[in-house]
Amino acid sequence: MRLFFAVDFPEELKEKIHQDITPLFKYNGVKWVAKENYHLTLAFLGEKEEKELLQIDRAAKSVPQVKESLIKVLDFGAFPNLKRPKVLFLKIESPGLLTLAENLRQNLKENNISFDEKPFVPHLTIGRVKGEIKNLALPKFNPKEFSFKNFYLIKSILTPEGPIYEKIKSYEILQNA
Ligand code: 2AM
Repeated sequence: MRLFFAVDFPEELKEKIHQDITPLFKYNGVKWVAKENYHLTLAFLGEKEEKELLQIDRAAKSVPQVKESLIKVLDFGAFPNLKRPKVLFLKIESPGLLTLAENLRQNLKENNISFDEKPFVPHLTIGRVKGEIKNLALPKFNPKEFSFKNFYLIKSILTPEGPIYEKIKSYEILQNA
């Protein structure tokens, strides 16, 4: 099964984000992410065997809890850049999330659980450009924020209509006050 760790967004925030980015949907040749699928990847594990689940779960459970849980959803960004976007995203700012991702990745390494080790750039992917967008005009995005309480181990089922994400484990991230 295809697995990744991610933080989810509150439903009303997904709705507001979707509203703000609606002017972009006129661009063709982009696979826009369905709003119910908005998420923030912490680590992408890829294909794993059922028997590896226990160890993956143990590694996630022992991630130290964080003190700061504020996540700010800022402005538009793109990989490799906004002039020639291939992946369009919203930039994320969150010191707590950085700490969490670092600790989670460290735990995965220590447990020999392989994952995509590209440097962690916190982002919310909104679209994947299949062709080329010429003269991309970005609408105004009103920054948003929320406090995250959990992160999840998510199973991704790829279908022709797009991926289906299924949360299979949940982990609390906040230090008990
Ligand atoms: P992306 O949205 O920035 O493309 C599920 O596929 C999630 O894992 C997506 O959010 C995807 O990021 C992320 N991811 C990170 N590395 C990946 C990889 N090597 N292959 C597929 N998805 C990856």
